[in-house]
Amino acid sequence: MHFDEQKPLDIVLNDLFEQYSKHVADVSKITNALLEKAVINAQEDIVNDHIAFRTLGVPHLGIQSFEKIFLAYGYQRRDHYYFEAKKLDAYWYAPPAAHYPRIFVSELQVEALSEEAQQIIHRYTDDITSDPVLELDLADGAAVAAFLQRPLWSLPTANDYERLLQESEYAAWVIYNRYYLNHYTISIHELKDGYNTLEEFNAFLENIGIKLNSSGGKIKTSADGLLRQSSTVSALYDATFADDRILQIAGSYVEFAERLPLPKFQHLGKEELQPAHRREGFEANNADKIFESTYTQQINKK
Ligand code: OOG
Ligand code: NI
Repeated sequence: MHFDEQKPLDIVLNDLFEQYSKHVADVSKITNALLEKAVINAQEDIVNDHIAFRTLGVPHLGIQSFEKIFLAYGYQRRDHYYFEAKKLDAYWYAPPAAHYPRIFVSELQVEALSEEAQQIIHRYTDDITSDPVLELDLADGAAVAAFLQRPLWSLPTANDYERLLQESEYAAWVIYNRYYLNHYTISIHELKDGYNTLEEFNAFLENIGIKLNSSGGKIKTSADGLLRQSSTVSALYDATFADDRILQIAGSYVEFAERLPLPKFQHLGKEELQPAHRREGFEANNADKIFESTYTQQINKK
């Protein structure tokens, strides 16, 4: 790249987090409780394990378009994940420096949906006849930040949203929420004793009235036992649709990740353990359940 990637990346990540924390009340609720209990001294003390985005697999959009932003900023594409029942693909991206979050980007396999659902999606996206990321000046962090908040297609009707929701909760989420930050993720193992296991942290969250995603159990654990994740359930928001109907729909959520040391580093003391000694990447079976943090069934459960 011909520019210093770090500066636009900082602008983009800061703006994404600012918009996200304005909309997702659980973000400040959790931060404030951690401050009150002196677990942290400032929001900046929280290590952000990763952020996530959702995309639609249609011409000119999807992962191949979206990833160009973060590849330009020095991110590297890593493992692929496939979610058969949800009809999703995903990749994770390793950051250009350790203090930046990983990124998880998923994409809906639109052509695997029913004819009717495909037609609904294409009604909105067919106006996009070239890759919008190619028209962006990626060196201009403010322009990229604005792009990530800007609608690429027209506001859906409530009927279209409801029809998509019946078939794919993910499709309905993206058609309304677009590239909004889907979640940020608190690194639990970086917190102080009493809060740095997922059991302890989930108990702290439930004590302050946070509702957790229980799909597959509140703690999702990778096959090797080393990546443990939990997440909140999205709140419902009043959303105004193109036909002026207002529906309560899912927005974004917060995730929590505990990465344990790899076997060959498990003898290291707490002071010696570095992030690089811990389990990397993601886990398809965990992710499959975490997607449901925006699903009606999780949101409506008591
Ligand atoms: C992403 C769900 C998967 C993870 O960490 O495995 C995920 C989404 O809800 O879009 O975040
Ligand atoms: Ni995640």
